[in-house]
Amino acid sequence: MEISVVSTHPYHDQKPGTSGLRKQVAHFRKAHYLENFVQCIFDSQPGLRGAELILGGDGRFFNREAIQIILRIALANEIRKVTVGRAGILSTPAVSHLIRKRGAAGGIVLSASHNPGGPGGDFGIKFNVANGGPAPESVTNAIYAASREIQHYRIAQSPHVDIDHVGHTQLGEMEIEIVDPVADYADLMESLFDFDAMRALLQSGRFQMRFDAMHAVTGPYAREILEERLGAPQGTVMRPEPLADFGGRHPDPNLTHARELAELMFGREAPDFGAASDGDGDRNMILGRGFFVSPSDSLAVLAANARLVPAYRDGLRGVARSMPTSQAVDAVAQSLGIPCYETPTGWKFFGNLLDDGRITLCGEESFGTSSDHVREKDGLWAVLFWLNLIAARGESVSEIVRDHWRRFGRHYYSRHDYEEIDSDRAEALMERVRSALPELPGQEFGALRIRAADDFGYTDPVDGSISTGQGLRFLFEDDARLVYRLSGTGTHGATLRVYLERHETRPEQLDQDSQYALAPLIELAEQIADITGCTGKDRPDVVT
Ligand code: VG1
Ligand code: CO
Repeated sequence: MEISVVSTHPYHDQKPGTSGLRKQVAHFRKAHYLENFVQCIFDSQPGLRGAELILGGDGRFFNREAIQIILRIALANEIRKVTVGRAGILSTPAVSHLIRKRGAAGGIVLSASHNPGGPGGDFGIKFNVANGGPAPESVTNAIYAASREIQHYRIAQSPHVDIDHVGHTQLGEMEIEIVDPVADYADLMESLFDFDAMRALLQSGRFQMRFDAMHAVTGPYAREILEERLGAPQGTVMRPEPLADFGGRHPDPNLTHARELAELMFGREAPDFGAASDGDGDRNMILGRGFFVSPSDSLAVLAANARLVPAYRDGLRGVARSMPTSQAVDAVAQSLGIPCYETPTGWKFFGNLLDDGRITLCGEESFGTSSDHVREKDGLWAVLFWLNLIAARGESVSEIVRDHWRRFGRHYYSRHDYEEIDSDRAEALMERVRSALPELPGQEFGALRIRAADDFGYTDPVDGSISTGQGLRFLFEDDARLVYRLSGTGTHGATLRVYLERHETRPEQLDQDSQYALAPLIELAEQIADITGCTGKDRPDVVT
């Protein structure tokens, strides 16, 4: 097979963000853009030569084209074998599982997660390492450094590969295996949960659920697991076909973007349980009848009830949450007498804690939860965990959560996002807040007294690596918190995220609206940062 060495020039914007390299499709289609980045992965990861690579994506526009290009570059870089999901489909957690199960040296996931798809939408590429998890910062920094120097990439002049039929083929020296994207993952789920109890619940005639796949990657997974293996009625999975443009919507599982599901769950004759996942299948939203479970609460409830699930029957070694995630899980860890770690935003920071056996469960406020069964967050896993809990406890979602609040108090929580703001203005706002960090501790604002403030930094307890500048946080007496951070996943300008949290233990105050319960903090967030003045927006674009 003829190998071409193509001259190229570096692009200077290939720094991976919170979760891989994410840009608009048109940007990815610039000459040599994708090729450069893939070559830099191979150049900075010599361990991939002669090894196996897992490859798949969420089915968005440009997925198939990108797979063909990556196969040709992989061949030219002497990769021994590439395992590809049929039709180019593999969810993020399924890639993580396949890497681990097959002992592959790494994997490439083509996805921009919950960002919109289609010719005018976004595309993304994430590299996962041999433990199945997202590349740690040492690796993404090496890829970025290579991308600033690259002069050539290698690509084979090989024919188009049929990726639509399961089986083995050979491309020059390289083996290609096309696999069913669902089977191994579904088997893994079956090994973790009590499928008999869940099947009995779903077939009892007294329990109804809906899962919204949002025309993204989880459709085939949810159909196989919920409708085939667990016997839920056909139609339980809404919007099941993966579409290249996700039906023109954002595949983002929240009350705004999963509108039909939200209307159903808050309407008359609502089902008992509702759930949704995102573009690449790593996020989850959990709903009960007329009830929204905040992701931070969900993590805490799963931790508190883990022993009801076969895989976690012996208890948890420890838990972890990202810094902006609410402290609800900390309270559970304390009562269980297990450690609770606080990491920067992004799944890559959980990898060492999981590999080192320090934690079993972890999660983020951004609708991400998972355990040591893979090294990614896992949307369907969280949904099945909830289903297993409901079957084991014989209670509704809202009963389970309200009972949790009575035991641990409620951590009222919300995130306010200000999207597509001018990057310079966003930086100026962060600078303004940063300069307030030393001044504000000790000051009182109404009933709120600031105890401490800092720019969050993290030292990984396993390998000692240090990550700084991970969010500006104000800690109040009584465990309230206010955090400002700029997103690392957007593709248009900057997105400011403001995270708000307050702990409430008075039994008669546990059923308030979150925005109402957090109103004094919301006001203070504006006062400290002058969000309206800096961004020109008098309210957030998205509230979760
Ligand atoms: C966001 C979330 C973060 C999550 C990341 C990737 O990052 O806040 O918690 O890990 O998305 O999720 P940021 O930097 O925009 O705040 V996914 O489902 O896009 O892989
Ligand atoms: Co995602």
